[in-house]
Amino acid sequence: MEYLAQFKPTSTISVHPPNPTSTISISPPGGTHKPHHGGQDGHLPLPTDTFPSAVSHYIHATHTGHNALWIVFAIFTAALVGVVILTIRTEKRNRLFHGISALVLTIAMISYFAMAAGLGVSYVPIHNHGPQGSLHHLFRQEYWARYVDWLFTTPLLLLSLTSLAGLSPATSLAVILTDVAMVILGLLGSLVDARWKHGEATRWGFFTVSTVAFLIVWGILFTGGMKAASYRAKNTKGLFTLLTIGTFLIWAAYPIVFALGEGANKINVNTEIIAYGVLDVIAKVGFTYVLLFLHTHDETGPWTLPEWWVASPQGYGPDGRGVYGSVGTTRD
Ligand code: RET
Repeated sequence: MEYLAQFKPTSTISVHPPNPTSTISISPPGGTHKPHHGGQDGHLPLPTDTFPSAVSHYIHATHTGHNALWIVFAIFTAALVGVVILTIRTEKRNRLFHGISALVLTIAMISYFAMAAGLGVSYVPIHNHGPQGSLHHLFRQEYWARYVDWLFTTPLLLLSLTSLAGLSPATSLAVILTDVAMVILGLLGSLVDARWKHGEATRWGFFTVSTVAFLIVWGILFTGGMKAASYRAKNTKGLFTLLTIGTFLIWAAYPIVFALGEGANKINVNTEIIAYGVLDVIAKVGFTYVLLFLHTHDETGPWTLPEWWVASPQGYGPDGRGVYGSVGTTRD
């Protein structure tokens, strides 16, 4: 047994030296059962071969990132409370933007709660451009929950903008569907296995098509949106221009964070969390409060909710006209 123990394969995996190896000892040719002359312990020196074996490295958030997620969650919660208060103080038919904003903030709040609690995150293989990259496999934490958030919140933010401009339902739908495509393409790009070159190329391919969708969305808003807004009252037109330019600039920073984070791995996961957190707060909370405070309802527009939508019938029965053709309209 002692004799056999000498031929046990040994495997050494080290993380710190840049050249990890697995050493496997191979039995000498001709078997080892016969004692040979010359060897110290009666057999030939063992031929050994060295096979490189890859080491995995995980790039993930630390306390700083987790704390940032909790802080952003708290900001969205406080912002939502503020919007609820503003909603209560507003006439029902003027609550379209309040309703949309409350929905946006609620979704963001839930999404940040989930991410802070460690949900909605996966490790995705990314390409290692460093020396001996093929021996050091990198896995980067990817918070895909934010794409689920964007899938719902970005169409809602765009709905606010297109309603403010009074853009046609057909064009508004085109803007929203293009935006949905942008988010889904971004999600696929961030999740694709990019360990090898072709995977990395696929990731940038998704990024490029998503950016094209982004440009279409803003192209429509800056042309058709501006034109539609020019027919609105001066205040509304000014607010639309302000929100469209401001929102475009903020949204344009998202692909930059993606390129530096999920794309090229130039910034760490904490920095990515903080960058997206700041952008999300400006794009949602900043947008909401500018819209709710600066929008005046003195003009009737596409944002004015119809009576049947906001008012519960005062009479008896589902439509307020009594039931089974009864004449009375109120229950006594
Ligand atoms: C991705 C990656 C691929 C290229 C582009 C992107 C754009 C993302 C945007 C996100 C906006 C999010 C907002 C969230 C909350 O309020 C998907 C990052 C163009 C514009 C406004």
